[in-house]
Amino acid sequence: MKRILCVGLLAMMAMAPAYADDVKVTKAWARATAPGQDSASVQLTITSKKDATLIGVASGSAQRGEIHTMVMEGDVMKMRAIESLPLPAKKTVTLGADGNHLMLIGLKNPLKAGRKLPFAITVKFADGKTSVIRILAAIKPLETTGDAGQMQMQPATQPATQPEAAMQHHEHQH
Ligand SMILES: [Cu+2]
Repeated sequence: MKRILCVGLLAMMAMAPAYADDVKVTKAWARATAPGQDSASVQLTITSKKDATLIGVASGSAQRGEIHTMVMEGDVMKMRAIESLPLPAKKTVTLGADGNHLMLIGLKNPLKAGRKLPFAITVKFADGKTSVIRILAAIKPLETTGDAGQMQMQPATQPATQPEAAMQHHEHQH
């Protein structure tokens, strides 16, 4: 019985990336860089089947990668590198939306919309084993909001006119 199980596992491992079964990464994307911008924030969701910790990020397209969190210093929101980020079992952890994000620093080339950005994350499991998961992030167009766009946390997928129209309707309800 045990032997059959092992053979089955081996067959599965031969077909799929080694750890794809334990850690699922989805919705990976980065924004195209503005002129002169040499670092980029990468957004993604990670779901680990087992309790794990995100311990690193790296890309051949950048000099180094860091895990960042946002902290308030006085009145100013700043980002700071952290050593690791917990990935509780079966919980989808979103990076990029709530302050935590991955940062690639020292980009070797500008990020161009429509291309892919290859990078890898390193995850450590509770049993001490680590695994490297390779990901291709979609590169979305840079928005023209005036600032560098680098730390824009919300993808602007909704037409800006819609909330205004809704508000006008409310104003007429008396
Ligand atoms: Cu950052």
